[in-house]
Amino acid sequence: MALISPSRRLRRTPFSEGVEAAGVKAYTVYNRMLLPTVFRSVEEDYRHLKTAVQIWDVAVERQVEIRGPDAGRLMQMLTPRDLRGMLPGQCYYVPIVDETGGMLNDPVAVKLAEDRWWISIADSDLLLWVKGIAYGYRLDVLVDEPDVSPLAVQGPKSDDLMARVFGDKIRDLRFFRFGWFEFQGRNLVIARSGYSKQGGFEIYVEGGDIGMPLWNALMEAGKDLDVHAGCPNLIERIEGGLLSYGNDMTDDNTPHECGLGRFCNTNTAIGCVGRDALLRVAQEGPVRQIRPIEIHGAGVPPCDQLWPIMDGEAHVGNISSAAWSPDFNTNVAIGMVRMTHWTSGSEVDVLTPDGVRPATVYEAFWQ
Ligand code: THG
Repeated sequence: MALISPSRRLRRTPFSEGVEAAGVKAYTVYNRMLLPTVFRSVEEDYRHLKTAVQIWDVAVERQVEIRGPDAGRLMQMLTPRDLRGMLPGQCYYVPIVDETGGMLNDPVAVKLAEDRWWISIADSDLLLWVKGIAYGYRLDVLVDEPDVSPLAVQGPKSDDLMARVFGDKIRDLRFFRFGWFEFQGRNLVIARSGYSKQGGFEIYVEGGDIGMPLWNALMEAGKDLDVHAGCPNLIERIEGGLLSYGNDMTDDNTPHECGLGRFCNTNTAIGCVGRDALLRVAQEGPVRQIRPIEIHGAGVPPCDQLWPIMDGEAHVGNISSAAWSPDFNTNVAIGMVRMTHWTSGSEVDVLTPDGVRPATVYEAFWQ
């Protein structure tokens, strides 16, 4: 593929200078911003993520900030997950659906205070939807994209690295909780979360000016921990079953099809957009669902379009993400499979660009 031309529409991040100095080899575009995808090689990055600690520029996880007396009401309109029990200091993974129950985004909601929330978005223009709903319902809120850029610290040595920069109290943070921690006189939200199954934190860096000072402080503090720049890793996130909006699901899918039914409380999420549609699909149950799929044989090319899943002449699903897994010595994949073939052990064929491959459908991801 040719190079991507830089321009103002394709935003750099507060950490881009560090990412470039670390020798980034490839980017993708996410929320109109640069997201690194490879540093050494996808497989080397994978091994390092599973054994050491990495610093990830995930500034592309833009925040939609909602502030004002109607903030909680607006949040509950946006998601079928019941937010009544959510306290300030908590993060929730929340499906966001449109009026037909179609997925618009799968962000992390961060409750800063009763009247102040961040929605840490995946790759779709959620700000426009949120502004439209706030305006249409005349809600008493301000909705904007603040100067907040997440920096993730991921990998088994994350606790040790973070404790050196932010103190031992960071170790007490529970999964999907956040606290306020000081860096150079600024208070930053830090959560135990992140787009990997290796453990770690996300620092919501408020104010781009401290982006590089923080990046450098983490790199300096972690020298003997073999800290390295990294990024969300394709192999690791498929093994762990972390979904990618725009790849594994679109607005054509309901949360139930995406296996996100456990994050929907449609009966009690009163006032949420798409509630009637979701009550219907929850009752009937989906007829296709996301599944882990093993594609047998040698490695596979990058999955940049859906690969049909076949049973003879019958088209029974599509693969949306796939990669060779060194740890499982096979190809791990994510696909949407019709109910006739979604039980564990179903044998199917996948039409890859390299030819037909036998494959097996499972019910639980690898990890
Ligand atoms: N962190 C933050 N923002 C994000 C992401 C993130 N925005 C974009 C994208 N990632 C949103 N998608 C996801 C997908 C999965 C998870 C988080 C965001 C995730 N899932 C865990 C799992 O499935 O095991 C835990 C879910 C739970 O139990 O609540 O972490 O990564 N800030």
